[in-house]
Amino acid sequence: MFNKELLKLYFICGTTTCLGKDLYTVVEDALKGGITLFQFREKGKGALEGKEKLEVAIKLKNLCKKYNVPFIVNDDIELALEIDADGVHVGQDDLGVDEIRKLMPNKIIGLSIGNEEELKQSKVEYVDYVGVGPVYVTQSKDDAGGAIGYEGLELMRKLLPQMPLVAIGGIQTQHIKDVMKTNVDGVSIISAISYSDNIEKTVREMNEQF
Ligand code: TZP
Ligand code: MG
Repeated sequence: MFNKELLKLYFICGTTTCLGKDLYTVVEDALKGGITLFQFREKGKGALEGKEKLEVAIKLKNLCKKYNVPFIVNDDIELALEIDADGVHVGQDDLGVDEIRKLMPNKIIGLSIGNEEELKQSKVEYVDYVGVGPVYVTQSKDDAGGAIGYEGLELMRKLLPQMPLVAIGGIQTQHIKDVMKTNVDGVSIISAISYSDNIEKTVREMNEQF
């Protein structure tokens, strides 16, 4: 059974979304601050591939293990299997979650769903949680689509009453209280954590909002 409390403060990062800072330091500071889940999302211009990506993934997985925080891989099912990650997160255009479930029966599978249309196309019975957004406009994903706002979150909660849901997209510390009022189970964040000058403190302050 997936523990939905893991979704509370879900940090997502890769080498292309930490302003050129050292990714391990960024992730370790976030772990020290109290993130509850981590996703390695290595995407976009200059993203690592192959052996380099694999090496970073292994190091980050070990780092997360030290803090007892599960390690999720974005999109790359092969990598997740190779390093025995705790799970994967995929979007609408990736390998189907029914296929992924066959490959990893006991791992965490997360799926992004932006709206009702995407929900209709999704086999949610195979996933452990759903990422919903973008709540606000985001600079961190080119094809994120338009902001769905609190109404979008409320609608997804209504359509998926039992599903663990995590909100994503443009979320800053000061938004957390209002986002949580929509009855999602947590927030997932890239830039408001990775761009911070004091990541540990920022994550602590985020944790105080719940
Ligand atoms: N999916 C929807 S919005 C988004 C992803 C991966 C980016 C979230 O990043 P940020 O910086 O927290 O807006
Ligand atoms: Mg994807």
